[in-house]
Amino acid sequence: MPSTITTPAPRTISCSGGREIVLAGKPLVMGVLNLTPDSFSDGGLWLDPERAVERGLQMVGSGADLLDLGAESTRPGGGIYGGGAAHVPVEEELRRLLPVLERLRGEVEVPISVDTRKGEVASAALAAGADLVNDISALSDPELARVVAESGCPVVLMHSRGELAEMQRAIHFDDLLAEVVGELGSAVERAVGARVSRRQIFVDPGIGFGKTPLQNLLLLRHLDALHTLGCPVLVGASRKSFIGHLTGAPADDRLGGSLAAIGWAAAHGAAMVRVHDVAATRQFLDVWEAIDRAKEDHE
Ligand code: HH2
Repeated sequence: MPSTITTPAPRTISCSGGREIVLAGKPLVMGVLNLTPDSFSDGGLWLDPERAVERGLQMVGSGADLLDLGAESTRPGGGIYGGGAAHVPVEEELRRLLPVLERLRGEVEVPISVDTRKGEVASAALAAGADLVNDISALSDPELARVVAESGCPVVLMHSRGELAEMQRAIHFDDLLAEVVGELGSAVERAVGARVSRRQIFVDPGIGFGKTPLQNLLLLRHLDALHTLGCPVLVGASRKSFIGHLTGAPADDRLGGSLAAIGWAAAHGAAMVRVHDVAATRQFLDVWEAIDRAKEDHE
């Protein structure tokens, strides 16, 4: 029987600080650390820097390949989250982020990503030892594009449309896949035009950002279409509201649904999955990969 699994091409991506992101076979696990009072599934849990550092260490101990530190919630407005996340000024984002980033940098070797839309925040985070930038707005801040280009760090460009506060209102795609792939492709070209190296770019379909529950399912179902962009694909489906829509489960109780999405993403060539539940995801992917390998070994 032919394998139904898409495996991304092995590849090493260098971070500005000398660390490497090695893509080979199963997806890497990026552990989410939200240093916010209002994130959709864990807001307020890791606001205290001591607890946040502990949480980061715990995720690395559980097998996270990278950490993603975010100090501004980006839950979209206009749908189930009402008006969406509050705007966070640069000073506040840095006040939440830097003490935790600095402590973790001193204690873990895995690459640390900063989840921000702002050039000033990324610049300070990279200076404090962050290795890559994760931007849900795909470098809409020209200053962020400049910082990423100058540092040479890897960057995640995520698909979304419109302003966060209104994103879940009047969602319309004529051709979902073609438009998401096309708009992500334009984001890649804009980044390259701003002197970001193509080799440093990850793309992400933006599950939950300006999409209906069905559109989120379709984007996962047709994840392979993103490979035409030639960039490794990151998927952030963990605990997202489409799982709640399907199952009725609250945001902090969506592990089963998250693992289903992760399994699908893994089988369709995702290079990285962004998750809140690192230990369960690690176990899931280790067994998933062992099953795939056992088949090949036997053939
Ligand atoms: N999703 C969230 C935040 N950042 N980054 C990427 N690349 N892809 C995603 O799907 C993604 C992301 C939302 O999740 P979370 O950080 O848990 O929530 P909040 O934005 O409310 O802090």
